[in-house]
Amino acid sequence: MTAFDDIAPRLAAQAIELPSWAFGNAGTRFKVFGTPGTPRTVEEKISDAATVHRFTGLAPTVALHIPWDAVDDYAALSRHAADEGVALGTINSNTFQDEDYKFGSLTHTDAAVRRKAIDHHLQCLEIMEATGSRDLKIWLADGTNYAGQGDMRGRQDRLAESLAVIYSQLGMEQRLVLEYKFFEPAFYHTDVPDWGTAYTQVAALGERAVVCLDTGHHAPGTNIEFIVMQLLRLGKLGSFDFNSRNYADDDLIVGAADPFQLFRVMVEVVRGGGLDHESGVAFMLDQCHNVEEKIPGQIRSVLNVQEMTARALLLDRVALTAAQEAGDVLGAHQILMDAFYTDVRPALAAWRESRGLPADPMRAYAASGYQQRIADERVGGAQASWAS
Ligand code: PSV
Ligand code: MN
Repeated sequence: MTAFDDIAPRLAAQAIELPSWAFGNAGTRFKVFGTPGTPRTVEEKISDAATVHRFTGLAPTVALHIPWDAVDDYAALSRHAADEGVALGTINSNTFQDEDYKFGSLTHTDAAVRRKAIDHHLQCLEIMEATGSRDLKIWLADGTNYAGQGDMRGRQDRLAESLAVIYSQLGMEQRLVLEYKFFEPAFYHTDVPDWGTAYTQVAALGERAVVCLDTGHHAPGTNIEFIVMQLLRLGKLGSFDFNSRNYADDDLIVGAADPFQLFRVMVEVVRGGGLDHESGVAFMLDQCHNVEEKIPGQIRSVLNVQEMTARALLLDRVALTAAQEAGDVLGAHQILMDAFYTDVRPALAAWRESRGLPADPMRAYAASGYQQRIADERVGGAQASWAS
């Protein structure tokens, strides 16, 4: 038996959730470029997500963002997803695109605005009943731009109160997942800027409140794998929003800007039991494909996560621990680097084929004609875009 055979069962269990919004047009404040075949509806986004799953076997669920993906009949939407071979996953709330939220949502000084934001989350919980979703993911744009603009302490207190109301309405199988981000759109202070604040808030709520770690939401140079370790250690790592960044919240393809960082993150995930089903950790992408094709962009992304997971699983833990405990600094480092530099691609290709999947999902998708078909069929209507 090869080392790869040993880790194959763990790879077979891997599931990565795709964001519906990755299939719509995205861009920057300068320009959003459209591409032929871009979905016009949430049903079409789900069909594209299902295509990623068909070619990779890695992406059985799709996350929705409300109201971007709002429909009248969520049970029918779930059936559409099932017909396509996937299921609906995390429901993401959105309190950052409504005029009322200019000065905050769950933290707002005006009780009526806070109530509106809370009600939006309660509607998301209703949607989750219909879709069978486990997780309500909350990311807030709340914050201020200028010192003195707001009372940071009061905002934190109101946040805790608002979250408690939402948490009290969760079903027993549901979770509240709070995502942090250090800046943007607020440029002076953000109300949930870091893992410590997210942890403090969810710890006060209870067991079914956990933290989402978006890999793009840290200052340059932050040791993200340390945060992964700590949240797993505390039993509070709820989910990942995977993407990669060079500068700020770039939302580039995960593992593209810094494959080594993705490897280090996956090493801590394995070390902390985050791959075990019982851990409950959800692995999601949160990306935008501004200039590249979206479906291949998502295929590339899930393959990157799979490749770095395989390398992390191949790490010789026994040897590493021995080197660490012997104070063998360079020996320990080399053991880690040996795993990182292991080219798992040929073994993964053969393994995929053995499971009835294409050895090279990127090439198989390109040859499938799907891109041309959607470009021909999806004519007319308004293409979905990040902001609508
Ligand atoms: C905020 O930057 C964020 O990472 C949150 O997860 C949002 O839901 C998502 O991006 C919107 O693209
Ligand atoms: Mn995110």
